[in-house]
Amino acid sequence: MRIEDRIKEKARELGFDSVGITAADVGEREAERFQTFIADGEYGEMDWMAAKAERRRHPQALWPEARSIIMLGTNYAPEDDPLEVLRKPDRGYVSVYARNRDYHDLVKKRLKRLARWLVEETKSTADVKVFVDTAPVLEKPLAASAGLGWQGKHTNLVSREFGSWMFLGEVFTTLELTPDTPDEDHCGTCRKCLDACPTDAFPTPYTLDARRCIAYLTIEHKGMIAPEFRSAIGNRIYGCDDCLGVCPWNKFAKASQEAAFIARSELVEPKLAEFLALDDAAFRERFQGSPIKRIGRDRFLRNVLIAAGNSGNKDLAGQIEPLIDDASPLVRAMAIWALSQLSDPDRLARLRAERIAQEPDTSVRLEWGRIEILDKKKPATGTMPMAD
Ligand code: B12
Ligand code: SF4
Ligand code: SF4
Repeated sequence: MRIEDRIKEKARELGFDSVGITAADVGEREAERFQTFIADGEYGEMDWMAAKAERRRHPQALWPEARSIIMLGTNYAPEDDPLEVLRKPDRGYVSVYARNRDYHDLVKKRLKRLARWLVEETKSTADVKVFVDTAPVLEKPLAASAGLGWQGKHTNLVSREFGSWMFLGEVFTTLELTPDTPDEDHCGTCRKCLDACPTDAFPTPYTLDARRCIAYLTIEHKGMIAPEFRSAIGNRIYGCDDCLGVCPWNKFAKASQEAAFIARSELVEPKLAEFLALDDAAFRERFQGSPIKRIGRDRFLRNVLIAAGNSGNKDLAGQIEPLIDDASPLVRAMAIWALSQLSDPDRLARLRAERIAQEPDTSVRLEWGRIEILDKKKPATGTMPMAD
């Protein structure tokens, strides 16, 4: 059996769902497209993308001895339609990838096993390095050129077998392996993902402006979320899957049987009310081993408060009110916004009058002020228009 076939057999034995081989080169066209994304600033605050751009464009700048890359896919398709939760405004939407363990741990363990096996199999003539979103590597274009699928109009890799639900990881090696044939683009005239995006994050098909993406805003972005996105975020409290979830190729996906990726029931449609009371210790305990832990309690609460503000559930106002005195300005600011959507206007005016003068943080004062400006615009109606 050829070494390429033995690698694929071993990868499947180790639990990978998809495997292909490509040269250690993303190609000039992809390198240029990536450069355009950087030049246009579409990476937002993810400065680490621009900082090591050269290595992303050229895998051999990351590791000069690399000759081939073995790309591995791991299916994480959910059992049921995950987007159902979006219709339940007093519940929070947690992205499918974050409903259980952090995928990096499981995928990396398997990659290491495959790499170790390859070294033994080649009697140490092969040198190897493994990555799963842990180094500056353009994983999607590499997976496409290794034949795992194609980059859909939502920019993620789509597979005919697993739809849009596949994690990627890779083994770089010094071995000269025969590359596989890239898959063709099977999007055709479909544009479901583009039309489904709540924040219009796709400037054109196949390109994403991360600054507008809810996955970016709720996970990567550290500061206040701009008013223009707050309503559109709806009840998405960690990530977003709208563009992935509507992809027609998902009908071929079989639900993942991987224990680490089968959703924890309490993260499928968690009650927003449960999260509003989380302090730092409770947050860390609750999200031990989960990708959600990475964003910390304050950013998580920021997201939950936006969802609470969008819920229309006035009963939540009582739980939100103490958060306007939270130690974190991020939490205080979003609590004010959430109350502005739910609270009784007279009560809110009183709270503002009590707090605005002593508020030390400019951005929090701005949130109070924003309500004030709107308040002044329509004093005669007796109701305070609270929306941004
Ligand atoms: C930065 C990043 C993000 C950013 C930016 C997303 C993005 N589209 O780049 C944010 C935070 C928004 C994000 C969100 C998500 N991410 Co992310 N992310 C990454 C990361 C770390 C780098 C991606 C990157 O290099 N982007 C830069 C852009 C320029 O690259 P690109 O999208 O491939 O851009 C190409 C196309 O635009 C193309 N292009 C341009 N014009 C044209 C025209 C045509 C005709 C064609 C064909 C192509 C084309 O050329 C560009 C360069 O190759 C990767 C891990 C990695 N190391 O690769 C994970 C990764 C892409 N993310 C992943 C996942 C799962 C997600 C989420 C689903 C998580 C969630 N639910 O919240 C969302 C999906 C949002 C979406 N629609 O992309 C998976 C995707 C797996 C897959 N099947 O593709 C990855 C690969 C992680 C992993 N190891 O599994 N992510
Ligand atoms: S993840 Fe959500 S916000 Fe981001 S591009 Fe897809 S649909 Fe739009
Ligand atoms: S939803 Fe349609 S356009 Fe988008 S990736 Fe899937 S097939 Fe392509």
